[in-house]
Amino acid sequence: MRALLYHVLFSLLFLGCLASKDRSVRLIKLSKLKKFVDDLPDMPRIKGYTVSDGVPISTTLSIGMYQKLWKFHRDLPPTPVFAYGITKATATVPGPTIEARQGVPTRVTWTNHLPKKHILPWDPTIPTAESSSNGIPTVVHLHGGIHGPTSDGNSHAWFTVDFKSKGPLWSTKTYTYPNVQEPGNLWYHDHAMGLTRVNLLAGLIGSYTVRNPTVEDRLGLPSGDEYDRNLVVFDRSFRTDGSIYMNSTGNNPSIHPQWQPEYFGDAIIVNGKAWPSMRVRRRKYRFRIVNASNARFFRFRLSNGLRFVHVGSDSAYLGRPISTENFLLAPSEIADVVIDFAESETDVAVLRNDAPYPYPSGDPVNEVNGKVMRFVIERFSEADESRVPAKLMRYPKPAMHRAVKTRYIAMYEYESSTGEPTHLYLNGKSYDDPVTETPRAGTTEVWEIINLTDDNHPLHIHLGLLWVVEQRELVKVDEFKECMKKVNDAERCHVGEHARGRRHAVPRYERGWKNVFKMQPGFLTRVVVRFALLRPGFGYPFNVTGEPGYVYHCHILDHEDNVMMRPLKLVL
Ligand SMILES: *[C@@H]1O[C@H](CO)[C@@H](O)[C@H](O)[C@H]1NC(C)=O
Ligand SMILES: *[C@@H]1O[C@H](CO)[C@@H](O)[C@H](O)[C@H]1NC(C)=O
Ligand SMILES: *[C@@H]1O[C@H](CO)[C@@H](O)[C@H](O)[C@H]1NC(C)=O
Ligand SMILES: CC(=O)N[C@H]1CO[C@H](CO)[C@@H](O)[C@@H]1O
Ligand SMILES: [Cu+2]
Repeated sequence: MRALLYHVLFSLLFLGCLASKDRSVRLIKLSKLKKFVDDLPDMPRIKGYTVSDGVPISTTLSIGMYQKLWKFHRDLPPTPVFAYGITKATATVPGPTIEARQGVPTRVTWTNHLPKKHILPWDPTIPTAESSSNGIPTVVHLHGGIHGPTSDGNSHAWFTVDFKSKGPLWSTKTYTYPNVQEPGNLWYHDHAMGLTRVNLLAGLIGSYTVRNPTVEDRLGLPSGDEYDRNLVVFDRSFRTDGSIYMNSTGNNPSIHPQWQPEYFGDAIIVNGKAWPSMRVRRRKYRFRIVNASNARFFRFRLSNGLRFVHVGSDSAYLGRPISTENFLLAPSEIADVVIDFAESETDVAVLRNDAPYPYPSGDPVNEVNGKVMRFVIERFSEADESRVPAKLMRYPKPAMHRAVKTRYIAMYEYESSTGEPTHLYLNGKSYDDPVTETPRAGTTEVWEIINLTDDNHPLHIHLGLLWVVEQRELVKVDEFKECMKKVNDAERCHVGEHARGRRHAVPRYERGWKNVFKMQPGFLTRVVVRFALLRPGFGYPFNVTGEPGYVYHCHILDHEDNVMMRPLKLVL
């Protein structure tokens, strides 16, 4: 996909009026907004368990979705947002961080208190949850969670205010998260059919951490509310009245009046503030960083050369820490890093981003979206008992030889006669086409993902855990693409003869169990997918073959909505 004109417009010193049918488009001149003036917020933390006689036991939370005003920056007027919270008054963007205990179920009743009208333009011509004016459809997915199908937030299990309207696959008000996955980093976000991109843009996102003190405390990593922090990063653009700006004209307006292939904003928001600042002590901190952008990739680097020590990835701890100077985070990927500010030679470090957008072939970053946040470091060092041990956690390695099946997943983009993207599919199929991926519970499979588009697509698999084993460039790609377009069958198109190009090493900090991975354009990416818990001998404590099943999809939200998503049903 070519970089679109509006990326450029966002970054111009642009206060003039653009003609628009609905509201006048007066964008905030982001380059004029002062950076690093707001303190980095820490989102409210909610325990997903209660403690009885010193033992954590299961609890039920009630978390609502509310429309309210949110200040993204000292000098921006308040912005209408959709926010998660226990009450409207305490609702935040991102929502509260839920702290769960491994093995202790957290139940959540998600409630919708949103008004009838969306604050952002959505497009009824893509497959969309339509509530016939009974409010805004929403449904929550806990990303990275291992839980039963009825609690997975299927896109067709949406509901509106007071459950007035419900989607065809809705079945329950209260979701159960058994928290049986390994300690690590999850996030929750909206997943309603065709509305995921706008509901997230409006603010429906939050962090979720699974902890197990018995196995984690001995690691000695920075811990406690002050030194173990969640950072939720996303990009937005704003009008001069403070409202979130999203182009309401599609790139193919005669086909899709509103849908655009990728949303980019130029203000980089961390924990709900644009370019915030955080005072840190001269010691180690742990940051669990979620990329909650619709389409923006981030390549992070610290201005003073401090390194990131990766201890975990998006589903589990790494076996050993990996130190890097920079790293790339796709939408919805999570990095779990330790930064040791004691090693800083300066008192200030700016977290920068230099990933082109769209990634990898789009525009370079500019002065505005190249900055993320600032750390102001105390002058004097202090005693720091935390450490990064040489060995973290041991998990089973991917067992390719035990794989019971190989599947090919081809990514296609379709264009209008003018060469503008109209929609994207996996394996040439829409979401509502009959299920084709039906793995057996407890088994391991190999998925070979073939990216036949020009974009990098982060592929996310619900329930399963993936380990990337190889990235191989496709040779004679035009011939292969031609054949795939005709017959849509990798084997008949002799995939083996095309997946022979150069190998791209998987970065060391991503060699672990994950739930999202970046599929490079023109590559075949081979991943081992495990449909079992990591602890051998433990089965899923829920009916994994139940309705409505699971899904897998591209995590560029604009693609997922139109419709780079497929059902995934487990069988026994
Ligand atoms: C909105 O998108 C349309 C279609 O791509 C484009 O022509 C228009 O310039 C965009 N508007 C703005 C303000 O960027
Ligand atoms: C954040 O996630 C989005 C959506 O998954 C992705 O498009 C984007 O590139 C990611 N950005 C960063 C900084 O990782
Ligand atoms: C699991 O769900 C499937 C599909 O709904 C159903 O046929 C099966 O009986 C359920 N199994 C159990 C043990 O409840
Ligand atoms: C950027 C890039 O490598 N794009 C390639 C993606 O894959 C398709 C088909 O395999 C190629 O046509 C593109 O050139
Ligand atoms: Cu995609």
